[in-house]
Amino acid sequence: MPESQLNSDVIANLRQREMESVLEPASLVGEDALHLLGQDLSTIDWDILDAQREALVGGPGQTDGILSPPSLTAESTIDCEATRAARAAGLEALGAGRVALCTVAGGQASRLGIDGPKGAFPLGSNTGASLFQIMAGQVSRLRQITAAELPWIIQTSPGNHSDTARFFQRRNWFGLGSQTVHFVCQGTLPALSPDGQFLLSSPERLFRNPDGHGGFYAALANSGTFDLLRRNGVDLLFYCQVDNPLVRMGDPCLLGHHLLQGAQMSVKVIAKTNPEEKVGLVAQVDGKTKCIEYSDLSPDLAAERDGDGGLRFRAGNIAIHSFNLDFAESCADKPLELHLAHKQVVALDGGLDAVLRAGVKFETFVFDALPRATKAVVQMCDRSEEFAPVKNQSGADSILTSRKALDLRSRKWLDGCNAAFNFSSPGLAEIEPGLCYDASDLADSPQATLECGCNGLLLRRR
Ligand code: UD2
Repeated sequence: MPESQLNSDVIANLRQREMESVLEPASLVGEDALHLLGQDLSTIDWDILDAQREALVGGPGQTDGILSPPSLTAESTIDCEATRAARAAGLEALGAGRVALCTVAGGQASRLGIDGPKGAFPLGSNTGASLFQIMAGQVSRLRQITAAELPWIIQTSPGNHSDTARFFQRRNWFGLGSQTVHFVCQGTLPALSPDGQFLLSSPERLFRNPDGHGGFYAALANSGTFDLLRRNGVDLLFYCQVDNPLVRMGDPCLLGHHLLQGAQMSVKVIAKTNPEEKVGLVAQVDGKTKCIEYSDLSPDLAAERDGDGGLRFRAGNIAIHSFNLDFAESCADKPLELHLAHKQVVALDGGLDAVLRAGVKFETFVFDALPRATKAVVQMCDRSEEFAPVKNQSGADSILTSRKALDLRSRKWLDGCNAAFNFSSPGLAEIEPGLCYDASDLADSPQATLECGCNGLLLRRR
């Protein structure tokens, strides 16, 4: 085998783990293939690979330790003194330029039936506004309210990075300014065979997949984004997922509770009503705040009821967080727990033929950093105001359920303001992205006009 194409470290690492078989297909093709594969192998973090192989023999995810419901130390659903104080503190931090807004958008929209970045999906029922545009409208309005630049960090994956950047460029970054929108590509992890060998997507390339939204920490560290933000006076991060068009970007209430309670990391939750809902569960485990992914939750635990008949464990993780920048950076240095997914993948069969075969993909979850926080704020929020993810073409968390949630919220916001809008007409109501930040902001934007959109009613700027 012409191993002269490979550097000695790669060969030593492969031999030490009896993984040399990964070289065989490239050896059949020729030296160029071997050289390219050698380059790919030279980027492997062998400590993480060893952790992946150890995880293969470990049991499925389980909830060790004594569980108890989390202490919900932050309200946002009632207008009380604590909420008002938190909102004021959050607005002060936003106005002082201390906050960066982060959105993880590395996933593809394949479950929604379109190719390309999930953020490009046209969710707006009358405007056809993409998920990215809806969020850009929030960013734009919050910048106006706080008179702060509020950089927007968007995590992409290798599969959608260039498409995402091009999507924004072609839309002039939705008027946000190209210098204030940063695309940060997350890392990947090699998939393995069930017996712990590398899989190949071609003779010269390992089979890799994005390393999960937990790759967020390393992505910002490796791209120098933490340093850039710190140089610009940022010490607080707001984090959300691109698939939730109801997200309140940069929510001052969450940021304020986080600051006033001296937290390192915080999480927003909604009250679960259905034990099977596909959201992680936030709980106290041996005194630490933790999120247990729905796939790791025993059905009995998920269905446990308390005295008033509600679910005992009902704090559903909606993947909206705030972090101290230093804490988020520290999470990049210490690898997160690996989560495995056993899948049928198309990979080489040991020779040159690509076949459907058993594979194991690995990813990390952003919320596994929660137990590392000395203080974590858990904020209960109103589902109808802040959470209706679009994940599927139909059924739960679908395009329609998300559009209907936006419709209901739009009508509620309008009912609540003194604007003389007759919103009784049928069809799905929509408020044009960027017109207002939330219900109270809408009341102050009388310059809006109501018209009949293609699917219902549309409130837009005059
Ligand atoms: C996630 C949470 C779940 C709940 C739910 C709320 C996990 C494992 N579970 O479920 O607890 O909070 O969301 O909607 O996260 N992404 C990346 N890079 C990746 C993988 C995902 O950027 O490598 C992004 C993706 O673009 C999407 C988000 O993370 O915006 C959620 O990812 P998912 O669809 O894998 O998580 P899901 O919906 O199973």
